[in-house]
Amino acid sequence: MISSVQTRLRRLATVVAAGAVLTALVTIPPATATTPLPPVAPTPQSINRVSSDVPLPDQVVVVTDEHTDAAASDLLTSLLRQHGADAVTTVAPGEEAGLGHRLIVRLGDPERADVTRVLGELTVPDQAEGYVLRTALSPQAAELAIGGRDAAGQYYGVQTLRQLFVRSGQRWAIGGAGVRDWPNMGLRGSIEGFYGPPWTTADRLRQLAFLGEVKANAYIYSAKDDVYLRDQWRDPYPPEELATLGDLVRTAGAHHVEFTYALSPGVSICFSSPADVAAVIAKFQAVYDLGVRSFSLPFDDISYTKWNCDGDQAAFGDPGQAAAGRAQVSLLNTITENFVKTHEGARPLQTVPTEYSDLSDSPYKTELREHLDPSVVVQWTGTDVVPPSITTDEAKQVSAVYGRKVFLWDNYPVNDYEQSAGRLLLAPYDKREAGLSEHLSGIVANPMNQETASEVAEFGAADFAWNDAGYAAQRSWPLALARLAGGDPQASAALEVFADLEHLAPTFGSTPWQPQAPVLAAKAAEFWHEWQAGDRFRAAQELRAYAVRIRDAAAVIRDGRVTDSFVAEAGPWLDATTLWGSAMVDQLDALVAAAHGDSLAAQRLTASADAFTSKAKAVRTGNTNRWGIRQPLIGDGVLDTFIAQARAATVG
Ligand code: LOG
Repeated sequence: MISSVQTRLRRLATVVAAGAVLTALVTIPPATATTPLPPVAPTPQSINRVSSDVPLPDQVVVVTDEHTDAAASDLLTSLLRQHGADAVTTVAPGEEAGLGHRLIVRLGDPERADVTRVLGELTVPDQAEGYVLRTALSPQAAELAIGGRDAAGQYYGVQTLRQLFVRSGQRWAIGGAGVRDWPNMGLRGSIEGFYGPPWTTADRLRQLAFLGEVKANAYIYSAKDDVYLRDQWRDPYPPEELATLGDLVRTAGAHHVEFTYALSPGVSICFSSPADVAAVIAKFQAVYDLGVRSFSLPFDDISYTKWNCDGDQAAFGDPGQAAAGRAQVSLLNTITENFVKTHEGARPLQTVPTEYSDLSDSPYKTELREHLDPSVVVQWTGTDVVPPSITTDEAKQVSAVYGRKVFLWDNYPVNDYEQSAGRLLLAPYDKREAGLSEHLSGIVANPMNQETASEVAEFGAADFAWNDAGYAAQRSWPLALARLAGGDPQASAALEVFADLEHLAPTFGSTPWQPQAPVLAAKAAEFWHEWQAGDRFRAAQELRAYAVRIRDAAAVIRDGRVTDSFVAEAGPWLDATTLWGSAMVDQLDALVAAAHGDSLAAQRLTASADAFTSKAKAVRTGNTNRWGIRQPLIGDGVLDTFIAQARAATVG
């Protein structure tokens, strides 16, 4: 009792002037007026508490008009229902009077009078996709307004609302928030651009919904092993494949995601052949008819210093960097003129140059800089294909080389190369410098063959692309994991333990750009320090508790509310984690037994640890990646090293 009064007093002291505390106690504001708002990701440009939390009653009236985005209002209605509003009535402005409701939600154009009134001093941002959201509580009415600069802005306002629901006794309430928000980068999302088994349709549908949730607006369909995109790029789609593509395009639209269709003809195209140019156009036309409005012609990972036909020699000269640049520019400019500019609603054409991962000028880049239509969007991967970091200086330099802001193809968390064999890449999105939004037109992350596991890094990439200045990897990452855990706190904690063991982010070289298992490594180092110089048994007890968390992580994840598709994708890694964790627990117990002089127990426990280690090493991944069936790597270099060191210390 006393302590709760003290807590209240402390809270009050932050909002009322000293001397006024006693008077204020009489008219104590609801505690919710001072409690922090729930975290919102991507980090909003501005978010403040403007009222107490707004209780969510059974009956809610939603006010919309013909300018209200359908996806936004559908999402709003389903969110209200999910949080206990049994009766949601949607009416036009002016029709809400006298309906006997206890909450009115106004969604639409911020210039609509009823929306403007509730938004009060919060003006709508000028930036495309921006929005404002505000709660207002008075004795007469509880209101919430969401105004969007455009349709996407309205949808993003509702995606913010999705994160503002808080528990209020047995019911739900909406955090009393005022939000003004907009994205710093115009293009945010993912590129399915990896080698190995392409995502399934179910994976892609899940991904598109996920992108909408994190306010990302770009999905580039560029699977390296989809034959119709690359090896057999000229071939038309069979009808059933086309129908599936149509479903994806519609789903993308319903989540405000632009579906970019990326055709890679570079492996066999004859640039000077009118028939090949017509084949590109025919392929684009087929998907334009499905609703695709964004197109790309990537030229990555092709040999650009040989021609595929004699005609190109005649048209562009001897093969070489400059000639390759001329040939590609000719195709890109022709498609811009004869397809993009003649097709209603088509977005600027995109490309991935063959030189996509460095900063230096070259005869090839000079051709692109000087002759490529300025509307064409050029992608770049940062330095070294899988970059150790990306700085504003680098982005500035590469923009100068290509004569335009570049669009980052970020090769994280992709795991299709040898250095990533046996790994899930679950470390946070990190080491991209704040300020990049001034030099990049956007970011798409190239994911893993494992769609749901990729959402951890993609969540961070979308957060960074939205608000690079406000991004903090260590804030974003737990939110990404908690989202996969369906908000289940035990499962979120278990996912953090598991993700620490899948933290290593390799490069194409031998030095990873993110270390393996930093949390476990720090705990193990601390343990050895204490074991040698401090309280051995307390040190062992502490580390054992963490080893138990490793051993039990898979069970907690499988029993908790973690997304099924993640559990399925991570299966072999989860199995191996249980075995490695068991080995660690037993080896620690063996070490302690030996320190107590119980050599029999020490031997028995060491044998058990050895058995778990062998079993852990025998686990195999499915054939899910370009690198085939491998041992799933779990905290490698840290966990196995600790067990080996503890074993050596046990057996002497
Ligand atoms: C490929 C990409 C692949 C990635 C990582 C680009 C532009 N192209 O080296 O498809 O997933 O590396 O292996 C690439 O990055 N080329």
